[in-house]
Amino acid sequence: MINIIGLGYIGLPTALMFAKSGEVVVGTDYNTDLVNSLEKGILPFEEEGLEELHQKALNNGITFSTEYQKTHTYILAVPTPYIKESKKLDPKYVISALNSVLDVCDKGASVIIESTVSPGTVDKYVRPEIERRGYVIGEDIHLLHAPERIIPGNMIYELEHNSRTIGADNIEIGEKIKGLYLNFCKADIVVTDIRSAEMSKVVENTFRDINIAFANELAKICQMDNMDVYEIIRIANMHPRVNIMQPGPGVGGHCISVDPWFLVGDYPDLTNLILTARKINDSMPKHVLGRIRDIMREHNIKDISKVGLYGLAYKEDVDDTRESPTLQLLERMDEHLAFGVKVFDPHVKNSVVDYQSANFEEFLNEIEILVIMVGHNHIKENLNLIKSKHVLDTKNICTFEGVYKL
Ligand code: SAJ
Repeated sequence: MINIIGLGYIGLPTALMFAKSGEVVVGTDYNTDLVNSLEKGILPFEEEGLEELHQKALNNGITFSTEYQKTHTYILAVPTPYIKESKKLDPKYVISALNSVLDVCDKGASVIIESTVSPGTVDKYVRPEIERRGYVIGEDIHLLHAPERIIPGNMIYELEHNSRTIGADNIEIGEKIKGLYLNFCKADIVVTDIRSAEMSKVVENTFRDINIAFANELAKICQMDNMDVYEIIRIANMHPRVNIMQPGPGVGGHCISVDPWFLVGDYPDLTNLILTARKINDSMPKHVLGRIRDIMREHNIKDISKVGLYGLAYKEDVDDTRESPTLQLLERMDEHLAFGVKVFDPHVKNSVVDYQSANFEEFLNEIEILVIMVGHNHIKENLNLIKSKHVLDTKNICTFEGVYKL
């Protein structure tokens, strides 16, 4: 039996995949409401194909509980936030889950940490905690780190098709756990040491952050001198060794905008490029605000409530608002006491911010300037409804005349 701890964006789909592939799975979370909903077939977030997978897993006997189970295999997918001031990882959830596992586990159990951790976390926090409890690592407990690579919006497909990494102290145990993941993962699984697994995960997200920052810096340069950044990127990308990403209103989500800070926090003197990229991406909401101000001036619009932000999610076609550029932008506006901007997101049903409209047409009726912050399919299908507005399109999805770009 596999006991998966933490039924969030990563733990839940992973638990369901294991159950679908025939493993006996218990998903554990301290949130009683979540556990009860999952037992009833209700999901906590939207994700393509997740409902169907949930049903299959339930049919295969997956159960959900607030209790940790006595077993031989644990997967920890609990949050690993960073401390805002120091930019260092806060391992409190990992350590508390680990302790609850240690309270009940079989001798010789494998504890697999899936949560993204900053390089060195297992050595710095996890090993000492296990030893403090009097367990011998490698005998009583086997430690592994198996970071995920799935992207919200395409999680189910990627769980099956992305290659993955398993870091283990003991190669034989690593190979055994690899066998377990091969139940649903059809791609290569590399077995390595724990430090390399920790580092490669953070490096992957940092790579993407730096590359997005380059696109965002280009957007600012091009805007300054009236050049079309999208045309320039399109042409440059025709070079066989150039692959520039797309600029946008900022970088959100709980991965790319967070993981690079782990490196900056731990190696402050060695992370000039990484820190600069972070700053560029974090500066994008301010850049968008400047563009909104320009458009308001040009059209002599003085009332901020005539401005509507489309999209609260951190990217297209998901309902996840963690670290979203729109929330970052609203925070900045708050600091400047600029309240009243309208917000709408077709995927974010619960009220996350003030002035959030529940109805798209009502939202449009109230505004003169529409800022596209997220390129949901919904807006792509409704472009005809927004033509009468002054549109600031930060995602380059509008093709009609007179649209303002980043
Ligand atoms: N973004 C841009 N320009 C681009 C691409 C993305 O501005 O060209 C923005 C998005 O709008 C969003 C942010 O970046 O705000 C991040 O989105 P994303 O789609 O690039 O990535 P995430 O955060 O959803 O998922 C990432 C993925 N990592 C990599 O691609 C290296 C995913 O594979 C990881 O599993 C995930 O982080 C994670 O959990 O670590």
